Amino acid sequence: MVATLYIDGAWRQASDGSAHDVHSPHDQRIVATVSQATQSDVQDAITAARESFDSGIFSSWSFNERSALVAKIADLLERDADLIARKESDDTGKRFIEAQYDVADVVSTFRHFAALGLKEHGRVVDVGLDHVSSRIVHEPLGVASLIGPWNYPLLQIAWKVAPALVAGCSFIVKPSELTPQSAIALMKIIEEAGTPKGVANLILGPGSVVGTPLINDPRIDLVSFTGGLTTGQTIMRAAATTIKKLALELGGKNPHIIFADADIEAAIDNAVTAAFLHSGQVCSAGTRLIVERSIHDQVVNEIVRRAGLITLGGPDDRLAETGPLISQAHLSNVSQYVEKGVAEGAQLLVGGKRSDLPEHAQGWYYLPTVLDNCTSKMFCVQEESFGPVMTVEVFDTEAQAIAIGNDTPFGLSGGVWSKDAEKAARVASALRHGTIWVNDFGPYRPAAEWGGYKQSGIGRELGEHGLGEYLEIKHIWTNNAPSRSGWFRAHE
Ligand code: TXE
Repeated sequence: MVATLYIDGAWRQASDGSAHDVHSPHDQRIVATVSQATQSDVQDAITAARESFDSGIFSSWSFNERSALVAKIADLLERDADLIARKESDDTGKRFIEAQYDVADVVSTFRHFAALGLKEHGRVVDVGLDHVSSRIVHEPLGVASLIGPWNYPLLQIAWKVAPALVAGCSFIVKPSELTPQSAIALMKIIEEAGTPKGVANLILGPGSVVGTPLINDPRIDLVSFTGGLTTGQTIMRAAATTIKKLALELGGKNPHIIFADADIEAAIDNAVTAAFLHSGQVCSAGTRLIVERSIHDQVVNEIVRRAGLITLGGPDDRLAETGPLISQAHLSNVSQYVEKGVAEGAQLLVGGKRSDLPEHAQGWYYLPTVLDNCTSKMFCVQEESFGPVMTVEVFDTEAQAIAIGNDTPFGLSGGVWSKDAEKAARVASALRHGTIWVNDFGPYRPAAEWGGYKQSGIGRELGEHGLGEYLEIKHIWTNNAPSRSGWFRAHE
């Protein structure tokens, strides 16, 4: 019996007993078998979340009490870090050590929101009347559907669960069907930490089946989603019927601009990491290299050389530098994307195919790929591949670099390399993306907001705004010396 759904404070199997296998992207072996929720399970989870919220069993706790719970969850996550990292690397195929970094980031996320909960909330507004007290209070928003992707499964869920708990929301978590194990582990910890029954619920299964009611049901107040643009559009359309609050993180096609006056060695090294870390399955991957014409050959030749050196391998391969793609379907999308790029006129300099090493035969390994001679209008420059594919464009002037960097429907992140601090600052300010790195690419901190301009999403995670997404703001006006308003006549 597989009982991995967590609904109303109890672990259950699916109401019809359905379960599905999770396969390793490294070698296709079955790494877990988990319950697959039915529509009635989803309804039960929504009912439990709604009733727990409305009962005040948790939503009435103070910020301090909720922060203490979230801090305890951080401690328990730290205790089980390696166990969880193992599950994460089994599901995603990423190296165990990378999964360990991810779990450490998850712990930091919970600690950040626990600390934020202890800060002062709300404020007093001076309305200029001695007999009136006017207060802005922050209240839990209600019931949230928290839907996560497969690339950083636990981390992306943590960015939602931790603030939802601090805010006092009840919620239903739905991780990607490809990577459910770490969410199950998190839910066990949430239970162990003493979260009241019904507040946290876990539903497993494909988004198109179990995700839809999590968006449509009028009892849900907020949907926080990280995933693909098309799914984000579907969610936004569905949410319109009941005017749900939305928080969306939908990926990016992120410009990485290198000026001729940059620290070239550092820029090249970071460009390789930015594009090929986790085989490009990173929403903020620096997949659009935009390089000043005079250094194009020097930079691109060296990136190509280093891309060719990258060692691919599974979770426990100590020599591996990055791992497989998540699934056969994704591998096929990435291959087609590269083929389309070449058909459009891009020049394939390295990669462009599946790894043919015998030890990769059972896995979804795709070689780090560089496409040169690209222009902004090409499909491969405009669309996200979410694979290890770097496109290269050139520029001659600062204005051109900015224009190319902004010529995308996405706006998640970008990087700029130059030793001229004023120029770098001008470019950073002109780029319409949610995070800009100057002479760096990739680092983030839970204390800093994360999210996208344009079609990269709506709202922000992390930072202070990441908590604000889960709070309603209420103004309470109290008249301490009531009197007639005098607007309308009281008598004939
Ligand atoms: O994501 P989906 P996919 C991008 C990346 C990738 C593309 C597609 O470009 O190639 O998206 O990936 C759930 N109602 N990113 O198809 O489907 C689904 O079960 C409710 C960027 O794997 O968006 C999973 O839990 N939920 C990204 C989650 O949505 C639904 C990370 C994400 O899956 C649903 C991953 C529905 N109708 C992919 N349909 C990032 N921003 O970091 C699916 N889901």
